[in-house]
Amino acid sequence: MSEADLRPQADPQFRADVLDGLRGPRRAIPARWFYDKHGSHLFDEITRLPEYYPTRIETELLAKHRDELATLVPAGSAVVEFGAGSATKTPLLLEAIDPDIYIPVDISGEYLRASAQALARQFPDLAICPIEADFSTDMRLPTTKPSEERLGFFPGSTIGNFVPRSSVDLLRHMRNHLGQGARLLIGFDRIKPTDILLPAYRDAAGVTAAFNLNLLTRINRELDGTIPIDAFEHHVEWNDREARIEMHLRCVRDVQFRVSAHDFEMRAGESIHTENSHKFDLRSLRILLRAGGWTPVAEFSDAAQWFTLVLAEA
Ligand code: AVJ
Repeated sequence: MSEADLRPQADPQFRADVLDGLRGPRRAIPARWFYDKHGSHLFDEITRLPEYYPTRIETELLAKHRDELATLVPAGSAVVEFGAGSATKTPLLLEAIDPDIYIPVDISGEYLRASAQALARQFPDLAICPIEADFSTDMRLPTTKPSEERLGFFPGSTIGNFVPRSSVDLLRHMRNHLGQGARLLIGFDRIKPTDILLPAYRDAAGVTAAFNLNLLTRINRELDGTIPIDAFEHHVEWNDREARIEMHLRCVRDVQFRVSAHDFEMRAGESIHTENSHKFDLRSLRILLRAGGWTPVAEFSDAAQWFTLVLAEA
């Protein structure tokens, strides 16, 4: 048996996104493909970096406002988290609002099951129902009791990964799935000076660089690629017009490689756009929520206004 026969069947959507995305001149691969097992662990590491403030601030906001959240969201609800859940943020939310059922939806099945298991030990009376799915495209939620209040939890400013048009679609999609009367607790990273923003995505320890470059390792492994990883460097910039941090993989020399039996060529200085992380001011995030069918009912920000958690109603 050849090595190719032993390789697990590649995700056809990953293959299509990569092959389409590598066709120039504006090469781009969607950020969701960062999160294989190694990528998910690297992201966990990012959240603990001194330069990466969003996770720390959002966690503080959840802890600080737990009593108010408890009064705003009835106990015995169903919590649907978009993403596998964080080992610190999710328990804070669950303790605050005391739901009956917790439904994490994530694209990375392995990571999802591991975090669901850890949570089950911490909350033995909570029903946990993990769903392996890409919440931006398909989302079949288990039917909960009609009496059950639904709370969507979309932390981390993951909404910032989507361009405005897609983020409105996603919010509408969430609203349709969670239903009339549902609530959404959603995190937004705020616009701030670039001397804070850039280091958050260009950390001194090089973890974000490893996270970005891991996409190429994944392509080589899962899509039979021959990309010379040492020919690429992590590149970060602030796009002021679009109010977003962008991550790119920039070629440092001319290269030729194959992916899934397709040939590609890149010249020194050309790059692959791998992530957008949009930042918001209060007005833009309110308008975005309303465009997505959600009415903001409470906002929680840190004193420096670096991060905002919003509770909204459908
Ligand atoms: C998970 C999308 C919120 O954009 O800050 C962190 C991902 N990328 N460092 C972000 C990320 C590089 C993160 N989100």
